[in-house]
Amino acid sequence: MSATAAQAHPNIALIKYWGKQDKPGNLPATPNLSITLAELTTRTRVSSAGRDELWLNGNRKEDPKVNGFLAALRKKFAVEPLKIESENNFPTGAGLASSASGFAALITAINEHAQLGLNRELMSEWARRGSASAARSLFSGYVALVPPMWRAHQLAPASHMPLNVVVAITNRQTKSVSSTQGMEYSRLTSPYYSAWLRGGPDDFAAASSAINQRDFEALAQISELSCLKMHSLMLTSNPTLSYWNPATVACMDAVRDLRNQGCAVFFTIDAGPQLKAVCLPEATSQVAATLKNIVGDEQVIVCGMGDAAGLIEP
Ligand code: 2P0
Repeated sequence: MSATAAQAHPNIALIKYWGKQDKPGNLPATPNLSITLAELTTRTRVSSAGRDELWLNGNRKEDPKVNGFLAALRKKFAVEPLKIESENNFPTGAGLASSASGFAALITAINEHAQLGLNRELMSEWARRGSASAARSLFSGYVALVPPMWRAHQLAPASHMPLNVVVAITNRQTKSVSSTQGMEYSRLTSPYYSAWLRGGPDDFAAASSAINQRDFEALAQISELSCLKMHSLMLTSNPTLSYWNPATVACMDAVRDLRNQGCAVFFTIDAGPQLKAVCLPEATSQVAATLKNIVGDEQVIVCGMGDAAGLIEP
């Protein structure tokens, strides 16, 4: 039986998405901006089947988000039942954006398999319905997800200002509160949520301008601020969302020390305890050595900037 396969990489937000609009379509409340990673990869194979089946890393899964995504797609297109086999070469559900690469690979594979005829922008829109950060993994380089259409687009290719991302894994366990649930707690309960909404467009504009001008230091400052604002929302939500562990904080301090010594690096942290140190290529070995001292050699992954989602041999 014929099969179609696609691969996609996770992306790391520099200006974070945390909170949705109160209307259908899985629309972020604020504009957000990311870089697409290399090295970390989701590969997804789809084939026709008697009924829908999802296999994640070799295990049969029921995933309400995937089921909802397929149901929405079938309201618009004729998509026969599918066997979906998806593999990640990195920890799943642990703050490494596996849902971003997952939905980006899935829509890319289904678009080809079921001949939906979607262009990349429309695939991005569909990926967003699955998981908003996934809209960004359809593109390489520096990627924006902005109103009014909330389809991602590339702001600049990686070659404009190449960066490396040194990922320090501090805990491989799956998180107990999903991002979807967590951001809803923040929207409904954090006293700082309205300030987050007000500041989002300016933060996005500052980061876009820093990228445009290849101003790493300005990008470092606004990116760390966006990350810390998001974690402030998380910590002040009810129930509180506390994703850091002692090693996460030790890595943050180490990155700050490096930057104070003139090293071109900043940190960002998502809905999990892993720290991502974003740096200019010449700083990579020093950053990796510093983080290895804290979390151990095996727990550090150095990523370049990666390709857009695309088809691969099944
Ligand atoms: C981001 N995160 O911008 C932020 C930073 C996590 C922290 O996008 O509800 O899995 O599926 O749209 O995309 C994670 O949220 O959430 C995320 P849904 P998603 O990368």
